[in-house]
Amino acid sequence: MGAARWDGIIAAYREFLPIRPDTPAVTLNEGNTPLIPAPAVAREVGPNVEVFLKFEGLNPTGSFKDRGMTMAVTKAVEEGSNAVMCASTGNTSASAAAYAARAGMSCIVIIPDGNIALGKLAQALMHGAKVFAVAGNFDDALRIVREVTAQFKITLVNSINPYRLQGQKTGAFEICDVLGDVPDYHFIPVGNAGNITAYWMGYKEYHSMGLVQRLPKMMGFQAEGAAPIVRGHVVEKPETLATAIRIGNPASWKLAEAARDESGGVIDMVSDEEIVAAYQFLAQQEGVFCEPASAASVAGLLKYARAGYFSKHHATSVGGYASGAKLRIVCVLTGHGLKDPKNAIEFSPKPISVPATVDAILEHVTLERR
Ligand code: AN7
Repeated sequence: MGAARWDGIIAAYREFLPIRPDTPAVTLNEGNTPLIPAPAVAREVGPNVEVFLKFEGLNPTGSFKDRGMTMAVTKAVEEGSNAVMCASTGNTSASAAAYAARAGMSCIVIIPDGNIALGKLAQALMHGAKVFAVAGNFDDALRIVREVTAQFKITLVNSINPYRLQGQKTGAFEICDVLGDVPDYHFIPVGNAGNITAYWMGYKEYHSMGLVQRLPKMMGFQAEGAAPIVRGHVVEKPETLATAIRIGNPASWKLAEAARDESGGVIDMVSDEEIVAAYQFLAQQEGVFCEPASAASVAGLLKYARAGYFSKHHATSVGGYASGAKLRIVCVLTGHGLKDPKNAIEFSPKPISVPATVDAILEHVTLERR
């Protein structure tokens, strides 16, 4: 069996998406990302546990945003728009800029000055978006974008555009298609809270169509310094090194709470130290390089596992642990590690500068002679 052709999420899941059968997709062949087994994480969680990483960093622009952006831009074209606009902590702007370029549309992005990862800035600029760095945070940027797009003919492509979540729900479809079932637990970082909402929509949709027989618990994690949903109030000055989720007033706040409550899951927070530990663990123990915000899902899993959450909450639940079946956990890794080279270098051992000789290398490593 060779490689199967993959034409993107609209081609794969058109019948589940609000799009006319004849509308051409603006696509970069996004989706179909691998569900990578994570045995080292599973060992940390406990016996009889399977952990999978849904590595969304392998999308065309390096994040899950491409699933939503193919839909938002396709619908914008269908509706006759010739320009798109978004506020972004980085990944949305990279994706919007790429799909706008693909569609021959213009693109305006508003980012918080000094608080987006270098790779994401490079992408937005390289794809030809008009980039504004505002003296404010993401929430300020989104306020401006809402106002401009309400008053002028330019399509808003943040996740308050409903087509974004429609596209993003296909991540849940892919997980179900590959596992033949839902996982027991779905761990996911939470920023503007669109993605947790979209995954929950996707799982519920497959369930209501009888394609899966149960639903997972949705386990969302915010960064401690940017955890409005956990704290129950807007955070005026969100702070975290995971700049992708440095958001104090999430647009899909209520929908994320509904996903949590309907699924019997949680929305909790992890510290920057816990995020960095998971970021390093994934790179060094699993060989998977995600960006810091993405590691919040695994940081949450490790935190809950160490607190005994699964032995307390899962032992008696149906169809899992107790019956001898393995507990299945999926963690979404939302963005690629290459997006944020500065944090990667900061949290890794530095290169050793040496003269260009064999002896200089051998001074620093012990190798067995042939
Ligand atoms: C890597 O790009 O909000 O909870 O403007 O880039 O759906 O917002 C990015 C968010 C997680 C949070 N992981 O997802 C933006 C933006 C990564 C991200 C999130 C983001 P949501």
